[in-house]
Amino acid sequence: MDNREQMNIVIVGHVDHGKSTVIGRLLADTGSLPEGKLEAIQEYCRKNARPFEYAFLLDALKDEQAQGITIDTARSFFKTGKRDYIIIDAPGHIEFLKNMVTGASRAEAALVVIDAKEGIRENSKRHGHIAAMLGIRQVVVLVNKMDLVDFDRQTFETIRREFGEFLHKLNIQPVNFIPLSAFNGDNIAVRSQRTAWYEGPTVLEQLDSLSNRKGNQELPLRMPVQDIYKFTAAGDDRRIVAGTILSGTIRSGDEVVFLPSRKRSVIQSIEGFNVSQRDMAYADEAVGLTLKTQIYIKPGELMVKVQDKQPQMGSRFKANIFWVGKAPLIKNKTYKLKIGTLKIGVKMVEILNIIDAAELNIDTFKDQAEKHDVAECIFETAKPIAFDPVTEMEQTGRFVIVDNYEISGGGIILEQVDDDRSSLQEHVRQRETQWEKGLIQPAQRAGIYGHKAKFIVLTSGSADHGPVIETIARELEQTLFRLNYKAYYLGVRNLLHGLAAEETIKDWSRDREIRQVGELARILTDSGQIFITTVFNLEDDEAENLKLLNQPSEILVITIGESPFYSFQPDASLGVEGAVAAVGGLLQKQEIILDYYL
Ligand SMILES: Nc1nc2c(ncn2[C@@H]2O[C@H](COP(=O)(O)OP(=O)(O)O)[C@@H](O)[C@H]2O)c(=O)[nH]1
Ligand SMILES: [Mg+2]
Repeated sequence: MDNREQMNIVIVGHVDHGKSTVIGRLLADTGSLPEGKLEAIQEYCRKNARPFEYAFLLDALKDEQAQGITIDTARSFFKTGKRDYIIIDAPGHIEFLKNMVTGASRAEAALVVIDAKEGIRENSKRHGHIAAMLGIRQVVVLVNKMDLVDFDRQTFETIRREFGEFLHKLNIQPVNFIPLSAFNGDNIAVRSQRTAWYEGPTVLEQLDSLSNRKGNQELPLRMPVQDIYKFTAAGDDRRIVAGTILSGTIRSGDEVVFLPSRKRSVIQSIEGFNVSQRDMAYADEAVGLTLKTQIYIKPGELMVKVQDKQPQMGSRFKANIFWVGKAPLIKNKTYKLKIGTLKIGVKMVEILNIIDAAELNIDTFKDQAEKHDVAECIFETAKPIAFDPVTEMEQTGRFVIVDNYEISGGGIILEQVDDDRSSLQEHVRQRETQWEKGLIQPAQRAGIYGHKAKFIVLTSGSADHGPVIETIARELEQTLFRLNYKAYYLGVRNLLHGLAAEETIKDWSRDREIRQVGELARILTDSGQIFITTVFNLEDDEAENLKLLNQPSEILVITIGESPFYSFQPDASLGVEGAVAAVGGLLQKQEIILDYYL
């Protein structure tokens, strides 16, 4: 394999406007055809008294290639001095759209062919629309068959103005409009004398001047965490973070951050599978890493370098999807999103645009996506996730949607959208307006009980402290109880067999656990209690969700062991008793409890 640069482009346009002819001409004029092929087809046409067509040439090439292995018949290949091109011609085809949105293929630029004599047709617009939906930013418009309008500049300018305005509405700034006669080769590889008024580049010059995506290694580091392994060797308590580097490079000593947890560390060593340890690893390699500091991270997180361009983080994004599910994609139903190594609950909350791939009809009023629709939608994940817009980083800008254990859609992320209208906030707002109040005010309860209500969450950032936080929580409950306070400790597992018992175990997820604990906290703190629970390795957005769910009551998050997030952190060396005393002191200081003796 040589290392020539490769670029994918797509050609679209109304039928008979000249796509095949442009492709055939590009192949012929760049010397990319097999020796004698063109002449053979021309000779065949002459003998059979048929006018020669470049489409015949392409068909003949397809037949030839298809004798070997099955190939994607919509692709043609040509080379310039600068790079290799793959030109894809199948815009209306379901396969094409599917490949484009699921990542099987991706085009950096689109050529839109418009017949100068026929002018702009409905499909010219539809295809422009599709290019926009697929996130193709470089669009070149080829005004073809200029020979049929006597190379009239006015005809060209009218199309340029009208189609330019249309593309503008789609937020596409066309790179250029080129007048040509593909059949005769005007302005394909050679500048035409017949369009002396046109001063721009030929089609080939234009293609070579477009920007191509960067090679994987030149991009910022993105490595989704596949798994965490523990060394088993005696006395060795290091962990190995395993994953495949999607882009960028990594070397020992690099400072990295894991998203969405935002935990940071430094690469200690890079271990390969069945290869010896090394200092550097590159895109497309599967590696195991050890870190300088022990942090608790989970599979599904995205590792990036601190000094690299950071991905976006959020729970709402705009995306285009190609839907292949048997059941339609409907609003507000929970699906599973897979991005990188992460699997997370997702809802489609809004449809902005839908294109039916078979008919290419554009519909802006449908509120669900059927099989083979391409839809521009807003999605909301259960928790913030890290991603990149596909135009910047292909590797982390694609996802699939799973419905009922089957891949039902593939998509590309266009951009992050404000989370402000997050559905959890909306839920809490609704819940509070509907909340049925009793006759007793919180202050009345506090007066009788000798303390205010509080939701206390004990958490720990490292596995070593897991059992400790439960012990501290129980001791805290007992201490407060002995002082006649209304304190209650909930072991989270109790929910699984009680409130949540109706749900099957496999549906049980950490997000639901957080949700249910938060709802329960709202009720128990409303009853005036000090409600204590433990959540192992609570992340900052989970803490935010608990805080939100518990509103209008107050929350106190206590982390045992290291934590970058919370202000209160009893020294782990205090032991259980010391930690309980420290928490008690804090409750007193915050005037949650009014008097406190240990
Ligand atoms: N006069 C003229 N005819 C052309 C030109 N380009 C293509 N055609 C003809 O237009 C018809 C449709 O072209 P084709 O490339 O098959 O269109 P497609 O359907 O977009 O692939 C064919 O008969 C071509 O020979 C051109 O520049 N000038
Ligand atoms: Mg064709």
